[in-house]
Amino acid sequence: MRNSLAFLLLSGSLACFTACRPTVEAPAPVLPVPEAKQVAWQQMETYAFVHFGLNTFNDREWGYGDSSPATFNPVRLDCEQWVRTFVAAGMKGVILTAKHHDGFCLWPTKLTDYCIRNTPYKGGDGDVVRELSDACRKYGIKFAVYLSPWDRHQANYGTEEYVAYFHEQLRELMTNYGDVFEVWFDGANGGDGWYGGARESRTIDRRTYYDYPRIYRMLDELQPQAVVFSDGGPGCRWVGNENGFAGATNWSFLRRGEVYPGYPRYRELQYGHADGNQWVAAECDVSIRPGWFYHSEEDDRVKTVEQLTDLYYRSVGHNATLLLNFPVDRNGLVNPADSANAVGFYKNVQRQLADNLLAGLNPVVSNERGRRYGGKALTDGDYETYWATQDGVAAATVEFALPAVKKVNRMMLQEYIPLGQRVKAFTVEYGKDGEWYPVKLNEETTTVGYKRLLRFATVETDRLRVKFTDARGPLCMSAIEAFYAGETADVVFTADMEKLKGFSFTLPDVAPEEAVKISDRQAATTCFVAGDELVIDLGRERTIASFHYLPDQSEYNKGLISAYEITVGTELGNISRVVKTGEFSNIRHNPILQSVYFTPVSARYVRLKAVKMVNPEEIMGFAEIAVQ
Ligand code: FUL
Repeated sequence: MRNSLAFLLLSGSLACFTACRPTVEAPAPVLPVPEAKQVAWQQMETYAFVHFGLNTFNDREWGYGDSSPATFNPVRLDCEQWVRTFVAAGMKGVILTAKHHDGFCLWPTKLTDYCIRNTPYKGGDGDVVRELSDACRKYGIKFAVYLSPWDRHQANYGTEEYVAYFHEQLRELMTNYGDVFEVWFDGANGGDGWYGGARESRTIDRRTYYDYPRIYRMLDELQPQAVVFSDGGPGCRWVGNENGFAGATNWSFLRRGEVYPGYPRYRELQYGHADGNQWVAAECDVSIRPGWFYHSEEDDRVKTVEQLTDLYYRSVGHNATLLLNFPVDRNGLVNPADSANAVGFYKNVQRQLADNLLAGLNPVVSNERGRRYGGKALTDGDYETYWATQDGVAAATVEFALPAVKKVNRMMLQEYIPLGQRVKAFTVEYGKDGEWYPVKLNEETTTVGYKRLLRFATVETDRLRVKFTDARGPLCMSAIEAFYAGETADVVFTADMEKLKGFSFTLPDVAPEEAVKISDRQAATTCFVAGDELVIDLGRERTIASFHYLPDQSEYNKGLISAYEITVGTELGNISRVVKTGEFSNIRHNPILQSVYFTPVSARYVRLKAVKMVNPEEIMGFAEIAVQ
């Protein structure tokens, strides 16, 4: 009896202990918040892109839609080789260009003959979408597809009939190949195309033509876990450049309904909209080579381990994902130069961020919501636990005492994004001789988001302090880590100048102080020329076979030429022999060095005519020109 009374009393007080203890509520979400699938997508961090198709065999970036399927003949194609390379390079998935702008389909679609069925590959029995999705399953990475809305092959492009065709293509891809983690809708629409032989320019209303609401309904039904990419989402957004970096300030939000495919103020996408009401995190797409498709002349221009590492810090480390493109070559393999650098890059990042100097430490925090949301959560290696401040407290300090003086030059911070992106400003300091000093950074410390990586000048210290000075609500931080990456050289991007060696020349129609910028071999200076023609005088007759044009490399890439005609002559008054006409494909979003090759010809004068400008109101801009 006594025992059972004691038991009753004890269990009663235990019940009270649990029930009467003030429960600490998790912070309320600060809107907008991501869907669970968007969080899982961002946690992939790096994944591969593959550009492969008829362009690979026709040395093009944007096929016109007229290349013969007979040219597609990758004799050693091996999707398992691709996937093994991606796994070794730390990639968590791959997105394949199932159909690029040229309209050629890498799967045996029932909807058009312009597809792999009519190629020599496996005698017409091949299916690259199947082979790659199978390889992904085998090696445990995720699979996804890029399907170009713009189609330069189809005769009915521009009509309602084409839209139905496009939707049915998507349905085939979404039903026959298992789960996809992302669906990639390209915003590019250059207008010109083969279009069943019409060879004309067609424009469509990019906001309405493709009937995206219907597409989203189809995807919700067939592939609910897939994140939809386009310039403005809704799943994830383009980052506004094809160079592979996001802004240091990078909000995962957009103002709903504002950004559409081909949105003219696309530079904003690097930073997001601070006042946005829709969660659309950024994806940084970039090719490991200058172009998206394979060109043998770029074999020696593969991004180096250092360049790729730099991009990692400015993409994943700027609250975005990194979508790294591999232009599969004509054999049907990831080229050895590309795989070596990609694997080297992954190892380099792992080495730089190997030893977290703050792991397991118990930092002193100036505010916490209760023990469950204490500072210890920052160092436990678990993303799901987080340090949170009390309601109304949007500024707080975290101070770490290291067991010994260490060299430090990297920091990693993570917010718990299921509850929103909050941090607006913070500083990082280190302690020395009883004082606090800011670390030396070359970018602003504003937003954090899912992940922020900081590179700073090496300090030797046993004290680190992060001061959060402004946020959109109470702080919810999952992790803070610090590392010593060794002494690494800062990477400076320079355009490849090799191609720009050539004959010396003058520009008879351009003022000398302006003309000098076109051949000073400095990508940073741009020569602007009014009108639509650039006349080049080689001084005497030369045998020439190529023309090279590096567009303006400044942030705004002014005066881009999208279609050209090159003529030559031996007299100034008669430069009329046409050696090549064409387009500088994709120059708007990827303004890399453009090289035009033609049958060798003897000439003293060369004239470049800008047949079409990207922005007709701008005058032509040339960072560099070379004639060889
Ligand atoms: C762009 C396309 O025009 C390029 O060819 C490439 O596919 C790139 C990823 O997207 O918009």
